[in-house]
Amino acid sequence: MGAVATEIVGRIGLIGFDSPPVNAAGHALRMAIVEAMAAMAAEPGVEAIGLYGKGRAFIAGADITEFGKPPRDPWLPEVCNVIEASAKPVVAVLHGAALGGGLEVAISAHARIAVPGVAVGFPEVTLGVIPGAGGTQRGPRLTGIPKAIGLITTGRRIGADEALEMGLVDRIADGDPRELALHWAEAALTGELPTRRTGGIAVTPDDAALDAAEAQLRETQGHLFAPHKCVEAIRACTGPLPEGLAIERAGFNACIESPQRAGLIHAFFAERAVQKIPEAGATARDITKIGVIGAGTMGSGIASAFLLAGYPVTMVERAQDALDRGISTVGKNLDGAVKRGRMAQETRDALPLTATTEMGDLSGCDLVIEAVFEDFEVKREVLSAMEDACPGAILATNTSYLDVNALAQTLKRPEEFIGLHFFSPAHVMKLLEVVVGDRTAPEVTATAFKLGKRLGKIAVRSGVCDGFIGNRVMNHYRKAADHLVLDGASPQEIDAAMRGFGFAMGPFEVSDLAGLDIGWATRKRHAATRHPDERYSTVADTMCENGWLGRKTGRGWYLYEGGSGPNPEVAPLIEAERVRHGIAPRSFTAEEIVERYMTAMISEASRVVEEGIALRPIDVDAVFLFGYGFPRWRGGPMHHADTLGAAEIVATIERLAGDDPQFWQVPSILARMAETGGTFAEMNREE
Ligand code: T1G
Repeated sequence: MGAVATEIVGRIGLIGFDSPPVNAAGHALRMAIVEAMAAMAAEPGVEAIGLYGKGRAFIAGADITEFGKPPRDPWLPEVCNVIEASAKPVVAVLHGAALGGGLEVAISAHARIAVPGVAVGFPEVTLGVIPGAGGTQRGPRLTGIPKAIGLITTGRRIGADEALEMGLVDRIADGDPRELALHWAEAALTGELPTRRTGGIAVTPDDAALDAAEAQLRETQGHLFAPHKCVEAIRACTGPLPEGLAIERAGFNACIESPQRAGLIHAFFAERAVQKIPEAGATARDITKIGVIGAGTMGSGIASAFLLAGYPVTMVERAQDALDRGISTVGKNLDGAVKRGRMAQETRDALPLTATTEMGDLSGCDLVIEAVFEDFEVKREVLSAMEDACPGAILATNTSYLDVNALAQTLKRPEEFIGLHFFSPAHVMKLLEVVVGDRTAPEVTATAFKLGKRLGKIAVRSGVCDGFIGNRVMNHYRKAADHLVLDGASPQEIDAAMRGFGFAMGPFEVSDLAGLDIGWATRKRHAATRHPDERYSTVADTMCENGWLGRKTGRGWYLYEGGSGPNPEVAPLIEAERVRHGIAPRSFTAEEIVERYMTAMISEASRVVEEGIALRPIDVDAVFLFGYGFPRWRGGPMHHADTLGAAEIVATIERLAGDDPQFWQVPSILARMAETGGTFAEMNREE
């Protein structure tokens, strides 16, 4: 039967799921389970059945690569119904992961054993769907409606202890899943392990909990589709199981049709696709000790990230007072981790941080990263000192835009040099741009990706250009926002429009948070090469000259001290700038704002793909999903572009070029796609 291993031991029939890598419940596995259950039912010597997973998981869930394709019998609900209807007791042993459809298979069995370390939950809603194989009907029968709502509408993953406390599993036992399946199926026969059909358990109605959940979701997730369908399906669980299952299936199918499902599934795969790099075959080095040069915001954030991942860190800063500030920042970061329950206090207190003003104390480090002032000469000097202090170590730079190839040329060991672009706060943000220089050795790149995984980051490979992937694209669409202000939109209207699109914050709110001086430095750096025809607004420069740098100075585009809302002193600057440009301002709808903003983002992102700075379109999606707050259910700028179609995007660019031909130019990759009907999704599939 291929996808399962069956055997009969004494009076026990064992069915081991064997569909690597994670026993996703694809068609082959579903068919094999139904056939194996029929065989065990027909076997007179079999009196009880044990289900378990081979490899690293029980069942990871439905096979999400099948979503959107015509379903093939037997569907997962049918598999669950076959298991639950078994005349012989069925015991499931959950290890590794019993998620989504995996948990639904488990709760259709008559009893469950959890192996410590198992991840249990209904993550469907994070993929834009709802449990579609009985989770919304059998789940509440085991946990009660309130706890089922909490699990299903959040997709939260829980461990064995909480699953036992909730009633999702009946025992916790450590050991080999196959051995446990044999033991506990036997226990079901001796009565040591009580068994029951989940579908037969009555549920205590709780309309108050359901109504409260509905109200809360309307408030907090009105823009999403699936969470509300979860509550709708759970509401049916107090009725007959077959009717509830039918209502659940209808809700699931509605979600499958939603574009949000496509976006969320794309985001799921984006997280994994970016790990597929040309250097994957190279041997990554073992890194045991980290050096961080610079104890400022980035340096202390990076030191915190490595400490939280269990690495000993030596943090170097020239001046003692700056080093003391860095130590204090690291302490605060680690305290935050304890507060968030990410780390025990005693672990935090024992974290191996060495703080020093001596470069010589870096000896023994096998990777050293610099996070000093963003100036080429300063970095060149520090990198040279690092190279001398740590012969044999990988040398990394946290620069956010400097030319990694040019820095490499100043080193004796350029092949050991790489860019590790963290995003602030470095110990929190998931994205890590790994900037690979022309001379970076493959194993150094492979090591960087292995480190990224250890840090819990989403590492994305970037080539060398100004701003790498994220900041390069951001600099372009930020100009579109500035042009919109010149033409008549207010910063507040633009922020509101982009929040309406799904961003947590609009571009001007983001600038205030990050600090307007960052953009100012970029614009000054680009001034010498700025195209003479580029429309340029001096409003933000004037604001910086006035010291209005955003939150950290109490005011920027908005007020943060002594008031709130728009900074009233900005509007006159905008008016004056419009006059200087001879512009008669006009109003813009939210749709027009989103169209310009997203078209600019997609245009520059297309160039980044075409130039090979990003390996694939999905890598750009990952950068924006995990580093720039792009709404996850839209899948990222390139996935969003596919929903618009290249032809429409090219037509928009050509229309906007009428007013500003310098800024609005059609990238050749988009022109080609418009002609051929090509999509970025196809490019992602090209090997
Ligand atoms: N379907 C298809 N492929 C999957 C998969 C899945 N459910 N889960 C993982 N993979 C692939 C993944 O893309 C990667 O492929 C490889 O397996 C290893 O994954 C009806 C509708 C289980 C915790 O959301 O959380 O059930 O990159 O690198 O770090 O109600 O995989 O090697 O080519 O993540 O050890 C609900 C998703 C589905 C769980 C293991 N289930 N998976 O983590 O390995 S919807 C989920 C995970 C559903 C039902 C509904 C994790 C893991 P490749 P990996 P890992």
